[in-house]
Amino acid sequence: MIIKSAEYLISSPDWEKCPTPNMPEYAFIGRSNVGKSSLINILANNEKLAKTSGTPGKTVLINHFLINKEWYLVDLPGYGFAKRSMSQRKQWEKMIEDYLRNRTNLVTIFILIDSRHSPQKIDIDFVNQLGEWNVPFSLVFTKADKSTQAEVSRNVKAFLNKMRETWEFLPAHFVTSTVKKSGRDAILGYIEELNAQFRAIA
Ligand SMILES: Nc1nc2c(ncn2[C@@H]2O[C@H](COP(=O)(O)OP(=O)(O)OP(=O)(O)O)[C@@H](O)[C@H]2O)c(=O)[nH]1
Ligand SMILES: [Mg+2]
Repeated sequence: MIIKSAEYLISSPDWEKCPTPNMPEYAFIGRSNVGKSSLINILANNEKLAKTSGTPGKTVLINHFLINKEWYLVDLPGYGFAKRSMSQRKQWEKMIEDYLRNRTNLVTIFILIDSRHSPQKIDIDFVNQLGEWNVPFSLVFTKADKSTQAEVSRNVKAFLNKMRETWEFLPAHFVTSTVKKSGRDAILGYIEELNAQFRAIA
């Protein structure tokens, strides 16, 4: 897919204030600092689109971007940010759960996972939570440039094997590096296919 335009639309505190759900939507979620905003910028070909930061907890609202004037990309705040208070965490949980379960045009969620680590409980728990809610998702293993290819493959395999313990079918998965700009075409190609399906049933 060729990106012709990418524009920031709005940051919303809850799903009801999000833009009209008349176009296919793809949300990016994962642990704080895993690289959600950076990946969005690579996909959109605009380094300044979503705000990134070396300090976790940068993104706090539901951020909508309009791509090619035909689909939405959504940047969400990360989970597992230690410096949030209990009430902030509860607020995050409610905002995310309501958004994920009520947003009718949400085609798939991309769950980002740091490819440097073996399966982490917090990511597995989130994946299983989505299963309970019946929310479709795909996996993106990020920061692949930070370790060897063998290590990345080992961690990806271990994560998928962990999922096999409870899941009958495994989701689509991608490996990315925003430094090497790898994984971009695969994700955009996948979104393009899903966009066509969305149009066919709309
Ligand atoms: N080496 C490397 N660094 C990356 C990659 N992706 C992101 N980073 C770095 O990781 C840090 C966090 O990136 P963000 O994109 O802000 O992470 P985020 O998931 O949006 O974080 P929150 O909004 O705080 O939840 C930044 O310093 C990025 O430059 C990658 O593929 N490779
Ligand atoms: Mg962010």
